[in-house]
Amino acid sequence: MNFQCGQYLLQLDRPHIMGIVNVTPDSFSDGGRYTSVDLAVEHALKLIADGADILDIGGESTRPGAEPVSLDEELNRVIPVISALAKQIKVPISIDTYKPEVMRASIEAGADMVNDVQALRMPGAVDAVANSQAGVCLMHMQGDPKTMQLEPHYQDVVAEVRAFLNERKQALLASGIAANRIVLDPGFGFGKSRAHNIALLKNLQDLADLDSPLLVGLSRKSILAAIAGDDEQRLPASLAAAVISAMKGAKILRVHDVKATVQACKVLAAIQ
Ligand code: PT1
Repeated sequence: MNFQCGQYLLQLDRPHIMGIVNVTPDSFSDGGRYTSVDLAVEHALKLIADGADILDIGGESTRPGAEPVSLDEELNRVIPVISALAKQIKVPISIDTYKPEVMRASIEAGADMVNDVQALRMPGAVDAVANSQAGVCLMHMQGDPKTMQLEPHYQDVVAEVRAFLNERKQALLASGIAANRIVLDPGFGFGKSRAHNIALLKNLQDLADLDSPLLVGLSRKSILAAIAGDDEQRLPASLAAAVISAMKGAKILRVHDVKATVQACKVLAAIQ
C-alpha cells in the first residue's frame, strides 16, 4: 500500500510514526511548553532525530472541551513553523486543521498532508486540497470538540464509523482526489465512550477492508488512563495501544513519544 503525501511517496510496509508538534498554548500534554516558533521547530527536529516518519503540526487543540481559536491566531501559530521546517527536513509535514484557509496556506508553505478531524466537511475544504498532491487523513468525530464527550451514542459504533469513513472517502474520490492520497482514522476519543473506543480498537481490522491505510491516534488519551490508571505521561498504556494498533493493521501511529514507540514497533517487526 503506497501513500502519496505531497512530494513524498510512502511505502506503508511497516507502521509509520507520526510525531505530534503542538503549537498552541493550551495544548494537550505539552501544554504551554512550545508556544514559540523556535521551540516548536526545535521539538520537531528532536522528533525526527527520534525516528519520526511524518510530523503533524497543530495550532488548535481538538481535545475534549477545547475552545476554538480564530483563523488568524491559528495561521500565526502554524505557518511560520511549517515554513521553517519545510526548508530543512526530509520527512513529510502534516497540518492538523479543519479550516480550508489554513489548509491552503499550509500547503503553500510546504505542508505535504492535511490531517482533518472533520474529514474535509467544512465548506471549501475539499477544494482546498483537490488541486495539490497533499495526502489527506479523514477522521471520524461525533459532534464537536466542545461537547462531544457529553453523551456519545451509537447503535453499532464500528459499523457507523466504517460507513462514515467510506462515505467521506467516496466524496473525495468523486471530486478527483486519487485513492492513494487518502488515509482513514476512527478518531479515538472524539465523541466516544470507553466502550466505544475499546470496540473500535478491538475491531480495527473491520475498517481495513475500506482499502485505505489506517491512522490511529491513541497517544496519552484519557481512554488509556481510564483503562490502565493514570500516571504523568501515560506512556506504558500508549505503547501497548500503539503495538495493538499496528498488529491490527494500522499503518500510521500518531504519537507524542516517538523514540519509545519506534522501539516498541521494532519488537513487533521482529516477529512479523
Ligand atoms: C487523532 C487526533 C488528531 N487526536 C487524528 N488527528 C488529536 N488524525 C488531534 C482525550 O480523551 O486521533 N487522529 N488530532 C487529539 N485529540 C484528543 C482527543 C486528545 C481525546 C485527547 C483526548 O484525552
